[in-house]
Amino acid sequence: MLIGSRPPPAATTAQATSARAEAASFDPKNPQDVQALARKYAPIRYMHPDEQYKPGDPLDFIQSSRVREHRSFWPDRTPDGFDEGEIDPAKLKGMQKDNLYLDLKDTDAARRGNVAGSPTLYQYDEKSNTMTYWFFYPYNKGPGPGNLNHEGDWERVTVQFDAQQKPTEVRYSSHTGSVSRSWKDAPKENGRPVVYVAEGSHANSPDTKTKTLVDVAGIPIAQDHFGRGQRVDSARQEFRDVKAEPWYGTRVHWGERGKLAAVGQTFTSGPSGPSSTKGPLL
Ligand SMILES: [Ca+2]
Ligand SMILES: [Ca+2]
Repeated sequence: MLIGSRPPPAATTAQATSARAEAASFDPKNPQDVQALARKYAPIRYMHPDEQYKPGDPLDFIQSSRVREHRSFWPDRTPDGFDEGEIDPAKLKGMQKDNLYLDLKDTDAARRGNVAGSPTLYQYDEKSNTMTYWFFYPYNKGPGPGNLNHEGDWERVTVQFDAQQKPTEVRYSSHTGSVSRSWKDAPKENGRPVVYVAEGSHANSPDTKTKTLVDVAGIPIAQDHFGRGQRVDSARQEFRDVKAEPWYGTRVHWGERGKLAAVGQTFTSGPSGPSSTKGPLL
């Protein structure tokens, strides 16, 4: 008998049937289906062994911050109701101008984060059929000169699915861009992506190789360092849909205005957070 004329092995047929059934049963409008998919591929992060600035909860960051409105010619000011300890996170939604900054208090305790209390914030995007995992850190230290540090740090990992809801690719945020691996080549543990997190900058990487990633005016000035330190399993953290966060969509900067912002170096200010203009890595 010719090989080509053989019927497919039973296991393959069963797998194909089960994949079709899974795809057919996934309802992107059903929050339980979305969360189940998010859990299935929740990344495992390895922090650098010397990491000082760990993941945190954005809600804790808000409570330890005051909003500062940057104004030309006039001194900065704090709008009523937005001083430290009194911010209603839902009210941040109304902040849609780009001159507003969440100014974290300048203490080590506020900057260090809290792994146990840090949530996994996931976002399913129906249009691109991707799942994005948002990781927040209260402080970004380097790499490079101290002036490049900034309060608030949003990093993310995006998993791309095919029409059967099977993963095909993983994308990892790093500084201004991202790197990607096919699902086949992406490092995994128990079928979930493994991510290495750079010391201080929290850039994400599929491997531990040291890379030059930070440049100013085309000149490389610093390298990221990756290592296999603390293991943070996103599936074991509190799981929350980022779009359901009370502040989702705010345009406030997560972190004070950078000292170099006045000379155009806006990356020294707190970054913008998850919103309709900052979504999956595509
Ligand atoms: Ca501050
Ligand atoms: Ca960063």
